[in-house]
Amino acid sequence: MITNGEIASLLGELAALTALAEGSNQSFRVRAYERAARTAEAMAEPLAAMAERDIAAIRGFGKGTARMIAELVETGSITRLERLREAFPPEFVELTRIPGVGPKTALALREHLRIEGVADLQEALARGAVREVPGLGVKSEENLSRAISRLGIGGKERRTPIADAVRVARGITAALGSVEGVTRAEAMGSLRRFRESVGDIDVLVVSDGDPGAVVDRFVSLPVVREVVAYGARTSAILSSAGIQVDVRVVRPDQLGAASVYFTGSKAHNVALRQRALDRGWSLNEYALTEQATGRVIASASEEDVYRALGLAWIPPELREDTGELELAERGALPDLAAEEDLRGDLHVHTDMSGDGREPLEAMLAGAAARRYEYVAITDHGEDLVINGVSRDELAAQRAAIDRLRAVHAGMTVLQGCELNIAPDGSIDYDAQFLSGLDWGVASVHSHFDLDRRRQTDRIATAMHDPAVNVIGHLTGRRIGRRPGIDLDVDAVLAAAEESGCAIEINCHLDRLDAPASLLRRARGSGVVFLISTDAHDTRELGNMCWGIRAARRGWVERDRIANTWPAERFLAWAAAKRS
Ligand code: DGT
Ligand code: CA
Ligand code: CA
Ligand code: ZN
Repeated sequence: MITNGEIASLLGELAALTALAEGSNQSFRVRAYERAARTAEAMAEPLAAMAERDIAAIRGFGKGTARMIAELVETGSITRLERLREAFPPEFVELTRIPGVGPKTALALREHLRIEGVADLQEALARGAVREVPGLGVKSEENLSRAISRLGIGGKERRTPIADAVRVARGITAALGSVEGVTRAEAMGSLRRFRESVGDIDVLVVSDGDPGAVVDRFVSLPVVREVVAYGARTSAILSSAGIQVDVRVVRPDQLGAASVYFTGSKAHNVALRQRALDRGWSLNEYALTEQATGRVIASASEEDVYRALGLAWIPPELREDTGELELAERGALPDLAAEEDLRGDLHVHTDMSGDGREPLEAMLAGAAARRYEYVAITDHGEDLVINGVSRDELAAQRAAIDRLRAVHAGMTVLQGCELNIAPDGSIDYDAQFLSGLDWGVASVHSHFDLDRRRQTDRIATAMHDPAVNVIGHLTGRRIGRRPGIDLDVDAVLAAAEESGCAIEINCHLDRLDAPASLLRRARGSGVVFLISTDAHDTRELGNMCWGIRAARRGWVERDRIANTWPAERFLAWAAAKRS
């Protein structure tokens, strides 16, 4: 049975390809497909078990999308999607990942220069042909060349942003998890280590039944575009999104050794294997074995394998051979946070923000359902074009929050604002007005191209403003799509420590901002972090799971994450910055 996750990912693909067909991301149809994809992903009840009529009656689907879901469930594919896939192969779709290349530009490049992918575009750029395309010029050529090299999507080393990889992996693991005999299906490799981009997706399936059934199901999934390799226990496909997926099926007693091996990284594995050799053992994807006798020492669980090698179990996000083995040997790994440790969300939008999708009542109910002790509502400040809110609107929201505090007596509700950091580091409203708020997130939403010194000064100035508790999505990057602003990281960390301003770990998978490399650099400093969802609807309140993993990847200990603190400590800290 096709899962909701698979349906969502195909609807998402349909939206992206329709945008290309129509030359716009904003058409009615594209929005309808995107909305349907979000709805499918959020639904608990399996769509595959529902009648078309009942699907059409759900808010978020329409007659057209319900018809397509029914077709997908019945036949395993959507005719419209198949036609679009023929018109727009993955190499062509990839063009739209380049900043400045929307559907319209991609179509113009194809029409005028027969460009079918990034490689063609690079070649056209090299001979100065792109300036001839209507709407583009010499300046566009420079921008495109720079963007392609910054994204590293030209040539062999092209990588897929984690947001896309997670979507594809989720659909596949859900589908394979439902095959008879399968007890587990999980992404390994760089995805499990939570790198921000992946070369390919590695899926490990544990089955005590017929491995062939898993492989057969895998190669016939709707998301498969091409079968790259086909074997009894391993196979590889190219997904419709252009990502390669490797699947390996193992027996339950091999799970530990297999998941250590396929999680990697290669460097971590090499170091582990050396430890095994030092003890006269060998380590491979099947087991840790005594070389002389062939006796299996450990294989069933990761804990067993690490323990046998004299190590504490190492969280996957740390497995890069950058010091984690020595610490695991001494029992001194960083004390990392888990999702259950989080007691509040401090960056939450309502539909008062132009891009928010659910009302205040719903967002607070969502926070309360997660048993938070505190939450901050942070709609966009007035300086943000289109999406910002006025002083009057904030005053009205304050009254509404006061009323709702009685409904959620166990949760402290802060009224905050997501302020915009201007090029000179100043923020929205005025000091008097801002002192009436309980909380402030300040973020960069414009002027991404200033030089490093100006950007660094800009952030440091905002950090010192008493109305600013935390800097939101510090670099403003969109992974794989837009590079972050240029910052002197050490100077920014120093300013954070000096001002007492926290740095956000934004949970959106396409942001994960501040980046893990910066988090790691802050190790040993007094910088305080916050893991925040920046949710625009209640479903996104669940994105904490990603922020937690980003924090782990950055080696951030629990106690340096302010929203793990009990309410009393947290609220005192928040108020102190504002006085
Ligand atoms: P990626 O896909 O480039 O983002 O990075 P990974 O780490 O997912 O690498 P991948 O897909 O080539 O291989 C998945 C895991 O399998 C890798 O993390 C470790 C293990 N592995 C692959 N090849 C080797 C190898 O030659 N030696 C060892 N020790 N492990 C390997
Ligand atoms: Ca991989
Ligand atoms: Ca692989
Ligand atoms: Zn926000």
